[in-house]
Amino acid sequence: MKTRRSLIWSIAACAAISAGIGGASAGATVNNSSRFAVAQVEKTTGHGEGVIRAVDSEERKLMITHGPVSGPLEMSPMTMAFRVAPNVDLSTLSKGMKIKFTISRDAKGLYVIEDVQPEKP
Ligand SMILES: [Cu+2]
Repeated sequence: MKTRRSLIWSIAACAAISAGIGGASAGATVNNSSRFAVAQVEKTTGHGEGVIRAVDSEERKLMITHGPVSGPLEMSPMTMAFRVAPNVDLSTLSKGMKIKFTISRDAKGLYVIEDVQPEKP
């Protein structure tokens, strides 16, 4: 029963890796630190639209076929798996749903969905 599921998720992992070039420079521009009183990590985000192909609530991942992601953080159209931030309520999402989403990259440079908005019919 689990075989089908693990196959589709491993395919998506490849797509995510190949897409991982360019984008956020998680490096540091910490020269003029006196200007920034609040230590806040500036996130590089991107916005896109897509269709949910699968919801994995155990692993907190979404498989999405998405169009071009624009933003500072850009991505070509593809089907891939994204990890989902803790604030996103996965119980409101289901397969086949059209969504708008916002992605960023975490400290390890992995893509994370920060926000999901179902498209109004
Ligand atoms: Cu992608």
